[in-house]
Amino acid sequence: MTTPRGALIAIEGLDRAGKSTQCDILLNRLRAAGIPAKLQKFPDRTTPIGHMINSYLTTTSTNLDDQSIHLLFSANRWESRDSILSTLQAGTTLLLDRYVYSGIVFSAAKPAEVIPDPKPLSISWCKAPDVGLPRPDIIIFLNIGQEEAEKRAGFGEERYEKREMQEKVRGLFERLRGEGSGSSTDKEDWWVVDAGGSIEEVAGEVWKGVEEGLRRVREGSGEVR
Ligand code: DGP
Ligand code: NA
Ligand code: NA
Repeated sequence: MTTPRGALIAIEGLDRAGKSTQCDILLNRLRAAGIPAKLQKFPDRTTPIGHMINSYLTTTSTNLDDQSIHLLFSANRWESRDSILSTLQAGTTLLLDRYVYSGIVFSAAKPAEVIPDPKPLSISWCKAPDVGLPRPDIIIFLNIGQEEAEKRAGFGEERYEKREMQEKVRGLFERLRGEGSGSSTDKEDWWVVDAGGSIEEVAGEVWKGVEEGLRRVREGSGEVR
């Protein structure tokens, strides 16, 4: 008998929604349930491309035009494609702390700074470079209000953590959830969790979404979509 593949689970949300905390809890919970699991964070700041992204996010002296940084974020996902697929094929469930959906909305939300072309990047332009990346079995979205996010520790430290930008990000995530996105043209499967509750409450809701993703893999063709 061949090993059933692992599930691909993307965790998305606004900045300070608690994604990383929830990813850690989830990883432990999967392993405790006897499900082999790994966690991968995007952007992956450890690779050479990731170093460029990190310096863009954390310093204002790194100036890259919006198109270039968008393509670097996408390339940072493509450089993990083979390892994502082989992890899943080996029967390991893979949690992604952000994925193509962040890629689309953060780039499309950013106000253009460059003259003479002040138009923001379109969603369709932003989607294009990620087409063909492995599609998650489920996308878990941690939903948090702006006021709550701003109360949380660390808000405002990085480039995108400004109120106006985050409001746009929120609106664009809503739009993506409505229309489907990323690596496929058909509608994708979002599991929206209210991230304003206690860590335990949120973890409980996240777990329900994970069970849904695992069920889809069991009942599906076995192929990564
Ligand atoms: P994090 O390490 O999860 O806090 O993410 C860093 C920041 O980068 C966060 O504000 C979201 C943003 N981000 C994540 N992925 C992408 C992407 O693919 N494209 C763009 N433009 N921004 C992204
Ligand atoms: Na962040
Ligand atoms: Na990230």
